[in-house]
Amino acid sequence: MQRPNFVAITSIAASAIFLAACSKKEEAPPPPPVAEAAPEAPKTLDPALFLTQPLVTEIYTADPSAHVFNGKIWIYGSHDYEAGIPQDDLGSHFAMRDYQPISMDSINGPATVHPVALDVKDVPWAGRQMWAPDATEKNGKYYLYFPVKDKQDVFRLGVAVGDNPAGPFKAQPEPMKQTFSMDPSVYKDDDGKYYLYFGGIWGGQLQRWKSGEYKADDEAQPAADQPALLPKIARLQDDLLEVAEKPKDVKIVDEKGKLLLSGDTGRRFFEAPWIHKYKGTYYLSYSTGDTHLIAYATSKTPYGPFTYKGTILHPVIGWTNHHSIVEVDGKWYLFYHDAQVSNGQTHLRNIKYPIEIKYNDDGTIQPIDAYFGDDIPAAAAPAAAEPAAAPAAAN
Ligand code: FUB
Repeated sequence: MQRPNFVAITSIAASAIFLAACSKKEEAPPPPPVAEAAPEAPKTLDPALFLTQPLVTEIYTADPSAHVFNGKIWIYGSHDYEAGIPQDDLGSHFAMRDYQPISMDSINGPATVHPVALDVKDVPWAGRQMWAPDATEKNGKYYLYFPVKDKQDVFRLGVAVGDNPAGPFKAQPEPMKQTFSMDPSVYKDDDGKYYLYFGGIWGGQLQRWKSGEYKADDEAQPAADQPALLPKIARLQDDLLEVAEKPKDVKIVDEKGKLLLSGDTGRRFFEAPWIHKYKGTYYLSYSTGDTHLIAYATSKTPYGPFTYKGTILHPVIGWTNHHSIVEVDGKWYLFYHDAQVSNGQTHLRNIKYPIEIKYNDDGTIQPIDAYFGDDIPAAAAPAAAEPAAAPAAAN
């Protein structure tokens, strides 16, 4: 939008100079008008460069958390929109206000966008920025878990309950006790226990809780040669409305059992923790944020430690990379987003048609390239297993 204004102003100024010069006949003729650069045409990304296409285009959508409820696929995600807020490292431009679930009858079939199921104005304690949610089901009730900043601008996790996967959901009057930061995801284990995972650094505020208490001004990440901040886990109460225990760190270690370091930005946790279980092994997948990867680590328990294994998804168009993994009819699928529809505007994203995940015989996952163009954010190569020399992430 700035470019046409600039051209118009340049044009008016050039005309004024020209007219003023014409009125003084004794002076030398004016120089020929400076050739104006044509306004840049909006860049349109070639759909052929993308492995899969947007799931829906009538609204902007992001951060897909996919589940199968009663044989239907339900996707709970962020509802992006243009709030006109400038970009910053804390994600102020992600100013979302509500959630609209999406459903599909089959993995490649059409997707339906449902009406608003929860609005920020209906959450009594909420301030701004409804970010990546998740949902689960128990005994015919549906529970939507969501991060939103409270009226003091501190990210908290809320839960809202409904009778239908499409909502509407009614929010509990207070945030969930002992929860903080963002990107909640809920995993229902085979034994009927439900676990809440959450956390995200930078705009997700996890660094402000390093000491165990909230410190609004503490934006520092651990030094590069110190362990990185970690996602949290807590088992949920039977009513799924509160955690049943104090949230604990979910440890992510390298092949030698050492915690991943803060400077190891190609592998360390940044945001978007997600759990799935494949052949008895728990897979923790997450975004590496500023290196734009979806990485994963495995464990024999939901609490970890999880051992880093590799990359699932390489960078996509747009700064953020956020996903979920779900089994549908015996196959495993990666749901993800990018910014194809907005031609790369990072805060105006679209959930994509899912990609089937392929496991190797040893349980490792084959990495996926979902975009074949050159103009994607660069991802740092994973650091060596020894302490990384990379600088700490900037804030
Ligand atoms: O959508 C807002 C934030 O962007 C999410 O909470 C993060 O995971 C990132 O995708």
